[in-house]
Amino acid sequence: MERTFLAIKPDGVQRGLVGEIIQRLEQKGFTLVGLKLLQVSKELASTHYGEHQAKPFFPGLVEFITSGPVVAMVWEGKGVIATARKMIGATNPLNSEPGTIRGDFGIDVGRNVIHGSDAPETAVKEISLWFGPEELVAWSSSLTPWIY
Ligand code: ABT
Ligand code: MG
Repeated sequence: MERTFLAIKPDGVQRGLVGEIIQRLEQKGFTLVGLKLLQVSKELASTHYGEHQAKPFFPGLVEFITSGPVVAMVWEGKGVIATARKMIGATNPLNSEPGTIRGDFGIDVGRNVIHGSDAPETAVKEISLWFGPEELVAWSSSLTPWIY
């Protein structure tokens, strides 16, 4: 079953959006298989955003991601990588459609509430960067077989 890595950024945690975001993904029908709150190190932030190392916004990005606790999550379900990105919305919240997480809760591209893996290869890489295998729980609720 497909898995993706999602992280509620320090702005989302500070603004009390953790419950709302988890609720949206649960109600969609995805399954939470990994969850932790952590203070991100500069090293983890730099590795996670390694592809942006040469960009002018990189130092500010690392500073932001390490500025307060982050809620790191792994979600599972059919098509979860692309669909979670759709539920998150465009990178710049001013362009995100209403109804998406960023469209409903964000304004600034540098404070865009939540991260989501952008492709299957990225998802695999990010899940193993943020979580050990022992932190992930494979389960399915036999009470909700109608979701799929
Ligand atoms: P992430 O889910 O955080 O990776 O965002 P997304 O994939 O939608 O967008 P990308 B391009 O990966 O942006 C990474 C972070 O860099 C910030 N950013 C991006 C800027 O601050 N200025 C910019 O001009 C661009 C293009 C937004 C993303 N995260 N934050 N915070
Ligand atoms: Mg990205």
